[in-house]
Amino acid sequence: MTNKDVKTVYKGTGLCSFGVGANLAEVDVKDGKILRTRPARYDKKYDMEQFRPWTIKARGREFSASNKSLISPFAIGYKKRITSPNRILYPLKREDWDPNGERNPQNRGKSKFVRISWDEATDIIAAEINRVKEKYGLESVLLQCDGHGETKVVHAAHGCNTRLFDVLGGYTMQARQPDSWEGWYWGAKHVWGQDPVGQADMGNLLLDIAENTDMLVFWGCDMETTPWGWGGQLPSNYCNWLTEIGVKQVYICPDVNYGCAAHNDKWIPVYPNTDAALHLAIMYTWLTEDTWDKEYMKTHSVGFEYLKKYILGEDDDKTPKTPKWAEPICGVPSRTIKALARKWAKQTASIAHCNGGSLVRSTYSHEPARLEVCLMAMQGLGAPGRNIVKFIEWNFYGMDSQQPAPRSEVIPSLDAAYRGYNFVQPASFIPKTLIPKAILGEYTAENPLKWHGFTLAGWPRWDQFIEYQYPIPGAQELHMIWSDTPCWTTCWNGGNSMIDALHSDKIETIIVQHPWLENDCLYADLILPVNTKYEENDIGVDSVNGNYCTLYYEEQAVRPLGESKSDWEAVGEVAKKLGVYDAYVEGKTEEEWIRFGFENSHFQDLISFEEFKEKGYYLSPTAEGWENDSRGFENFYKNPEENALNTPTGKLEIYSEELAANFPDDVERGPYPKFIPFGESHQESRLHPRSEKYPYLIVSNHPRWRVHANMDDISWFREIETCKMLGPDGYQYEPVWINPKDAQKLGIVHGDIVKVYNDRGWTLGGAYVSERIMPGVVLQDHGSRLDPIEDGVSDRAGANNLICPTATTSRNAAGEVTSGFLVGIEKTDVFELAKKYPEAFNRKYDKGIGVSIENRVKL
Ligand SMILES: Nc1nc2c(c(=O)[nH]1)N[C@H]1C(S)=C(S)[C@@H](COP(=O)(O)OP(=O)(O)OC[C@H]3O[C@@H](n4cnc5c(=O)[nH]c(N)nc54)[C@H](O)[C@@H]3O)O[C@H]1N2
Ligand SMILES: Nc1nc2c(c(=O)[nH]1)N[C@H]1C(S)=C(S)[C@@H](COP(=O)(O)OP(=O)(O)OC[C@H]3O[C@@H](n4cnc5c(=O)[nH]c(N)nc54)[C@H](O)[C@@H]3O)O[C@H]1N2
Ligand SMILES: [Mo]
Repeated sequence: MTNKDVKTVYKGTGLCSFGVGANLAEVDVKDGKILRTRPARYDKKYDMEQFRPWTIKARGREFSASNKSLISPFAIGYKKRITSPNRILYPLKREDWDPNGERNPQNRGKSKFVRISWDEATDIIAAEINRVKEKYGLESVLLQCDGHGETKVVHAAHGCNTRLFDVLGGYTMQARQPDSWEGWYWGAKHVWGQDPVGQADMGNLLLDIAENTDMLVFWGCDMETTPWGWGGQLPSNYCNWLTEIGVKQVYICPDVNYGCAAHNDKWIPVYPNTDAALHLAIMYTWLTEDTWDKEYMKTHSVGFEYLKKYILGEDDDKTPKTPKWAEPICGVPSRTIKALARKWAKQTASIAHCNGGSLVRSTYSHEPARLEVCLMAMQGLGAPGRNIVKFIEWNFYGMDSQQPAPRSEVIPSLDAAYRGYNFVQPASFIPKTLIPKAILGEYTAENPLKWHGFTLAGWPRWDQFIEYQYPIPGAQELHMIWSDTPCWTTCWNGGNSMIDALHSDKIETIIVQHPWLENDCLYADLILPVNTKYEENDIGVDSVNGNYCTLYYEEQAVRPLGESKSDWEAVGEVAKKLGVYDAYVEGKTEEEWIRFGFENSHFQDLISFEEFKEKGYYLSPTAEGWENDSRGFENFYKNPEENALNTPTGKLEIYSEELAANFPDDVERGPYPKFIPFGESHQESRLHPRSEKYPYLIVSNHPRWRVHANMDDISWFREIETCKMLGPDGYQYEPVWINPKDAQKLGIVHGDIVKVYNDRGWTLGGAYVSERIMPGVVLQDHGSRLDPIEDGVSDRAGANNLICPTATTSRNAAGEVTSGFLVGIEKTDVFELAKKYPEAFNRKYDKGIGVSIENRVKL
């Protein structure tokens, strides 16, 4: 850079929270403004040989680590998010919420906010905490503090409030779900015992696939979208290379997602959440054609006889799970099922996921997850070229078993300095999926709400058999909420029920701290303005990108906007008012925590702190001899006795005695997996009569142009038609993909505005008519920024989580259900709607940003 006024700082650009970031970027700053964000060129600062760049060699070709970071479009566009007009610049209070008088909970989401000072805001919060503590006890305060966020460490995005309440002596925590992998957690864990996350053993699989796999089956996986945040562009590059070396790529999904469009050799469309039927029909083919690994099943698994009888129709349901049986259920022609099964048996195949696809977040998702493990077992899971790989976090939190990429010698960690969320199980907690139910019901310690498990990703299998309750003995109901994660409505199950809960008069106080005025912020009583990581000094770590594990010093790029403070500082202001600031910060300043983080990072012996700070970052060398690391389930495959799995028998438990003993009457998650189209908890199936009213299954994928609720107001993305579609009223609607056959039937043409509805409410979208979606299915990404038409009923922005099922995965599995549910769809006239709902449709709206903050704040 020749221009002397331009300063370059380093920032990690992933969105993961818990301090784990991804993909280092160089940020150029001039005159207090961000000019641009670009990949970091490691070779500008270092001789790369010292980091032992890895090279995977297979079939006469090579694939190597990159000497620059491979950042995502989100990183490049993020400067727009930092300066978004939706930023909250000073503390806000709802104008008709008076903590000493009328609280008007019914007006949450309706009445406007007014500006107050930090002093006033923190006085009110401190007084409210003391009042609630006195009157009801600290367990009546719900801390919502999970979720992804900016990858901040000392200034942690989530859970600084738990640090404060740990000092105060109690609270009720909203326990984060294993959201990304519900099916693996509630299902597959019982089969293959993989703890803590429930996903596969996937060490060194980039090499294994390249050497040994003929066919890689992307089963509910978009290699060009969801790896962006963590692996950046590495997964994309790897797939291009697989094509070069002749590894065939088969995509099984209802839509031609972006990875499918770029890399597929074959697309097999399947109806959402009917994969279990497809699994069973493949297994049926293998069983009847005698092309499965009988010896492996004998030595490596227990209980296969139950599943076998079920598949062959020799048990109570008397239905052989033939390809013909599966065809009308899953929409895959039986000849395709047979062809796939035969190819699979003849060749070596692995399955690829990012986290498993929306099907692991649908109704009864434990069933397809368990069946997939059984399917892989029948062909010798762990044999060369036969594994299940996850292509998203390439060195997942440094867990040895979760690193498909060549292993790093040192995996950096900043756990010691992380100021958010404490990873302990508090006395009182409620699963995130059950929050509306908890608030809207009448529960006491004597007549409590009950469920199984702490429901936090990472908790062991046996925890799923423990029954917990809200309120805990001696505690009272919730009366106050403090959220640093205000996107429940647009990211969780049955968002409309959460809006009802936020109107409850039981909840006397709702505090939110957040950088942007959006989603649940609309229902707050008091809001604290938070800044972005570009406005802070911090230390960051990336142990997930697969290229080089990285530790970086994050220098402040720009000054905090308005009166915003970091989450850690904001909570600190409240701690001061409560007289517990020193205990809250544990006696250390920001700078001291940064240094403490470095000193405990595992990098402290590789480079001095001074040099680290001056250079901006340091990389971990690739481990010597990584090529010889075991691959996936290789060790278990070779010797199951010596390398027992973490199940009670040490084998693959196709039949789980534990599930049978703990939940003897559970027909929704029995001891062995089945295809369950509907049941007591859910009726979201084309096979259920409800589908006459709501005939389409909706796929609600992770958004291509957002990370969940994040970044919906980046104008650069909104210009892209798969991000937003311009309505005739100038509003940018969230696209809804519809197959041309269905569109014709419904009288819908590309660009029409459509209503997507079911008995839980409705939302709008722009019709994107395309053969990229199979008939009978519609697709709308999740996480669009809420713009309610009628609170708790309808929404203009396409926040389809509002109308997801409210019930959890199944009776005894408290997971989220957010995709693969029934909806109706029809063309609508926005000008007619505008007449009917003038308040919502007359809100000030800025193209490129969305609905404006001015509608909510009295300036
Ligand atoms: N329909 C549908 N829904 C789904 C899924 C699906 O497949 N389909 N997938 C599920 C999955 S896997 C996940 S992980 C969840 C994600 O759900 P969440 O993790 O709850 O959502 P995020 O948008 O990632 O982030 C949470 C909030 O943190 C805020 N935030 C970001 N940075 C900061 C910060 O520095 N400080 C503060 N205070 N706040 C910050 C964001 O703006 C956002 O409001 O969604 C789930 N929901
Ligand atoms: N751009 C972007 N990237 C992200 C995120 C984001 O919000 N935006 N979120 C991050 C997080 S927290 C997570 S957990 C991961 C999630 O990563 P994934 O679990 O892989 O993501 P999904 O988008 O839920 O699903 C991937 C693909 O599954 C297919 N699919 C959907 N339903 C079904 C089904 O019923 N059956 C089959 N066979 N296929 C189906 C669709 O083609 C979809 O593109 O992504 C991460 N990366
Ligand atoms: Mo996730």
